[in-house]
Amino acid sequence: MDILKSFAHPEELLALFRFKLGGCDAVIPKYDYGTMSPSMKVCLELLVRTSRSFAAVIQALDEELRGAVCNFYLVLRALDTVEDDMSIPNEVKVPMLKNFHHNLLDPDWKFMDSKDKDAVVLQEFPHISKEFRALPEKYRDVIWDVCAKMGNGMTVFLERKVDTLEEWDEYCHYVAGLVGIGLARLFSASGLEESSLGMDTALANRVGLFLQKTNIIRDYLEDLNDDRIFWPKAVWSKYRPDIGDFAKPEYQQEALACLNELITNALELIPSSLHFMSQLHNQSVFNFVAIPQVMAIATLERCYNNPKVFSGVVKIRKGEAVRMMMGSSSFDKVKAIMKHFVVQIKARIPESDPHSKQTHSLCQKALSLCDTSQQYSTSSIYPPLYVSMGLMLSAIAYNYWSQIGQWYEDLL
Ligand code: IN0
Repeated sequence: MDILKSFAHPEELLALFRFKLGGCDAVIPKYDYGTMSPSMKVCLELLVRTSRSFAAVIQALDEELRGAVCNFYLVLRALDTVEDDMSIPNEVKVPMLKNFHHNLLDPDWKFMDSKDKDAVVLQEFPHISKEFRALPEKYRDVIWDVCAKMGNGMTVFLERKVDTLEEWDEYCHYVAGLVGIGLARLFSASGLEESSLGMDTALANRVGLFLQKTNIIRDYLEDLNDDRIFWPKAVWSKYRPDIGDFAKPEYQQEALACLNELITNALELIPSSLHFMSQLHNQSVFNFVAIPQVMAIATLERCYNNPKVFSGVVKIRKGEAVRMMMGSSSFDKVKAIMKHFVVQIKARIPESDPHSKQTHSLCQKALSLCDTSQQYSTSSIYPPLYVSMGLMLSAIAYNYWSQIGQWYEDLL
């Protein structure tokens, strides 16, 4: 069980207990299910089914924005499910993606033939489209526009592999940059954030790129096993003629050099991520944006120079994730967390790495932007030993094991 791993990290246990005892109220609002429309209930269920922990962060958004972002998320999830479904032939998939936004206006449209794990969002699409049509026009315009652009963009890379770094940026723009642009426009439209935020599309694009590049880097093995390649060929082909070679232990050095080069490329986006967050005024919007950004930097740190990327799944422990989620509540705290991970990367740059100088200078640049008196080091927030022992003993003595495990699974 994952919780056992957190016993080696008492600060994570403390975070889990605190989250369970009080943190939940701050994150998950209380709903009046009685007054909720049946389609809204279905949408909330779909949200929880497809995103678990992220659903809680969406639901914590302030009132009107919550419905708009929930709908945006589900529409994007539906589009993504079509893109991902390998059982749909490309001659069917291309027109489906290009016309997907029109389904939002068709009360009956649904798709029952998907074999994807998230097929339920396509099967239940009439509930999602109904909620879309009930949204104020200012939100509908954004969701419609992003959906049309993303659907079209996705078709570009159905038959073509990502080659150059420019194409890597282009692919990430379609699947994640447009999400950033759409979200920034939704935040502005709600009046919770300034209108200038929604207008700086280049900045919002880069916030999305940071998340997507991190996902692509982390998911090397999973994507390779699914016969999909999102690492840019112009980079990997410098190290090996076949990207599959990175999974072979004899090419570990080449694999790590390539991995580190891609992580270095992603680190270039940290200043944009910080700049975007520095402009947020609303607390719920701040948490919503900051949590995935903090998870991404933690993931990059875990992946940097790590051979496990090529042999299994590199994951952030659940306790670690909860601790970061709870700690991402102000710009100063987020800077402290970012600093913590950038310091770790900087300390691990191998001298022999072909991009060591560039990585070093990007870390340095990020650190200069993360200058804060806030602390986020493991040791400084360790509870006294008796508190950790107490937590452990009470967990055992009161036979809470199964319950804690269940909380844990429910949370994440
Ligand atoms: C997201 C993004 C997201 C959130 C906040 C601000 C953003 C700004 C720009 C772009 C995207 C932004 O966050 C989610 C996070 C998520 O789903 N996490 C998973 C864990 C994981 O590893 O997948 C979870 O279950 O908690 C995200 O990854 N994407 C996303 C999708 C829709 C929306 Cl509305 C917001 C997906 C992606 C491809 C990175 C854009």
